[in-house]
Amino acid sequence: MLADKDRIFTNVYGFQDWGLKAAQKRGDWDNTKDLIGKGQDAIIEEIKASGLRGRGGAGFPTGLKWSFMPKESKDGRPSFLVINADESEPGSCKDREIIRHDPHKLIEGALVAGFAMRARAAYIYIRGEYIREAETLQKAIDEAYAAGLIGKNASKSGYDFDVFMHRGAGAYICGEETAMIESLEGKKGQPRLKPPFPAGAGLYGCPTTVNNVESIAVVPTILRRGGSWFAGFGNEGNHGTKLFQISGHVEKPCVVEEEMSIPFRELIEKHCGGIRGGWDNLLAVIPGGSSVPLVPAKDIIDAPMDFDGLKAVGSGLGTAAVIVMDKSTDIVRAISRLSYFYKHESCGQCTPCREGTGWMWRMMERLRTGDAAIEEIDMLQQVTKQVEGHTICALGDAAAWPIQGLIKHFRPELERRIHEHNAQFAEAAE
Ligand code: L3W
Ligand code: SF4
Repeated sequence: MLADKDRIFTNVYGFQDWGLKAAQKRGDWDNTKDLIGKGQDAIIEEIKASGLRGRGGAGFPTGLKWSFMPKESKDGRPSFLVINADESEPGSCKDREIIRHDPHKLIEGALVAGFAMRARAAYIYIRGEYIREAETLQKAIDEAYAAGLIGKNASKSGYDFDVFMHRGAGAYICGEETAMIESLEGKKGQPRLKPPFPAGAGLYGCPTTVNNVESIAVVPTILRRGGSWFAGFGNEGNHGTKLFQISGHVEKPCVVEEEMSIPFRELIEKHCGGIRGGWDNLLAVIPGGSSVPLVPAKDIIDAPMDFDGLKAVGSGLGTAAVIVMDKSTDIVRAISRLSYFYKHESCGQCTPCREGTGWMWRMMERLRTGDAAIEEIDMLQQVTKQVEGHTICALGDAAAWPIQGLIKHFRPELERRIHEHNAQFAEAAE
């Protein structure tokens, strides 16, 4: 279990004030000039050494991503950092807590990370529904400007750096990095084809890195305590501390910072008071936000909660939004509800996703009621395979995977519903 002294987000529960003075007492903005004084390349090397992998879902190595940014400006084009605070993944609510209670960690991280990648400014794109959080964040940005921590000669470092907040308007797809860039440019939020990756052509066609809130907020602490300190947590290739967001059928749902790779059972016992009704009552878990496949109880209990450990059980860490479902859950209905979400949020520009998400939801509804033929289970599986990997962005995969997980682990339940429905129908016909 993570010791208190090793927690990065010391105010994640909001027991203290989020404002600048209180944040400085907690160690934020402490000689930020010295962090910047390490130099751009040294900062990137330290982040690489820490093993930090992106906290927004994909787990791409953060230091490596920063190293894709150009060292020299071409044609005088500026570089930008975009911070993804469009937290919309069902089950995810960690970035919200950072912004509510520790916004200065994010703003200081924006400056240091932005400096490392030679960015002119950071744009924090915040989910439109986060109204109070946006107010807090803007006040924190204003405080940082007023104190000379950002802006011209930021933190007396000789580096000029601006931070802007931009509010989204309620579209899940704007959390995809290139749709976010389109939206920031004032266009309809639809993903772009990659490559080019944003580091080559991003915001306004300029080199851009898009990072998640948590990825940026941990940077100042990593630089102060050293990459090797952060790398000391977690299993090989899965380092650091991590905010887990545990919801559903546990005794005490919570957001908690823990060591990466903590086994599922330990995470739930130590922080959530166990499973509602005891461990025998656990049915399945979606361990990383709704875009990763569910894992049945027997496979998850001892799994390490990290990128590779959850991949090994057929799922993923995603955003570490852990959705726990006990045996009272109608698992088919739960996945059908997710299918509706993806159908609703599809931006509609590629056919397999636009049409496929609708097909998948309608077939899921038939399976939910049992009003289907047995062959339709395989047909649905085939539809998911037609969508997966055939779309511009990951939303298509995200819509396919939960259904694939359901068919893989709960086929008997799908069959039972169909048989039961058909039996009732036959009885009524007699
Ligand atoms: C340069 C290359 N850059 C990859 C960069 C790329 C991006 C990052 C990861 O989706 C997942 C998605 C959701 N040269 C590069 C390169 N990059 N190769 O690395 O890229 P990628 O494509 O693996 O992932 P992505 O498109 O960023 C993110 C999943 O996360 N997810 C949901 C997330 C939801 C939230 C939220 O609500 N806040 O984050 C959960 O699992 O489905 O699979 O920057 O440019 N060769
Ligand atoms: Fe839009 Fe879906 Fe295609 Fe992504 S996969 S670009 S959300 S239609």
